[in-house]
Amino acid sequence: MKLLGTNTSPYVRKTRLVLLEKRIPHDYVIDPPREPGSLVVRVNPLGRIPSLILNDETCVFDSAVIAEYADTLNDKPILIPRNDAKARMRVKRWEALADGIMDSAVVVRTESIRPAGKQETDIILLHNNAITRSLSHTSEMLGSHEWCEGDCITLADLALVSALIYLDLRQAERDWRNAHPNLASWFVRMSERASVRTTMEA
Ligand SMILES: N[C@@H](CCC(=O)N[C@@H](CS)C(=O)NCC(=O)O)C(=O)O
Repeated sequence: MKLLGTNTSPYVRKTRLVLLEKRIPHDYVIDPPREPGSLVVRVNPLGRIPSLILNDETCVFDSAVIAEYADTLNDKPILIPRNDAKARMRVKRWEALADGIMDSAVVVRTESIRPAGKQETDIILLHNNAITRSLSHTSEMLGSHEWCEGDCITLADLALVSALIYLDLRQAERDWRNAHPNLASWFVRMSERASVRTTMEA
């Protein structure tokens, strides 16, 4: 299978982390969807990344669907609990929270690079406030636990670390580490994982 993406996209990072953690063989192909000749628009009508092309040429999108599909391919490790409905819901809710932080950060980024007079400052504020609230919520939920959900790594951890790496990239001025020291120490541990390091390198 082939994963189309770019190194800056947080949604792509999340799916790369899933494939790497589960050791699912794949080719990672950098393919910015807006560049002429991009394969993305030919395989995914939405023209978005990540797009995962299976060996039978089926295209899987978006990142939540890719993560869920990949998780069914083996159980080493199981990243989305299978039998405990509440635990499964909580992992998917963590993912929704992390994806929502990414969504808001993308909106803020898109607005911020428009010419000063054309920026929608109220939209920027709305989304920055959503990120701030979500980080507080995240920090409270994590508490002093080692993992976001249960006693081992899940999709929740992979989604959250992807959102935080994107915040560091696009909102370096946001001092979330001082505001939430528990998130900061969890992040340090996550950053040491081989999968995360691989996505930071290339
Ligand atoms: N909800 C989607 C969001 C994917 C998304 O919006 N990706 C962005 C890149 S971060 C994209 O492909 N945008 C289209 C473009 O850049 O032209 C997912 O989780 O996969």
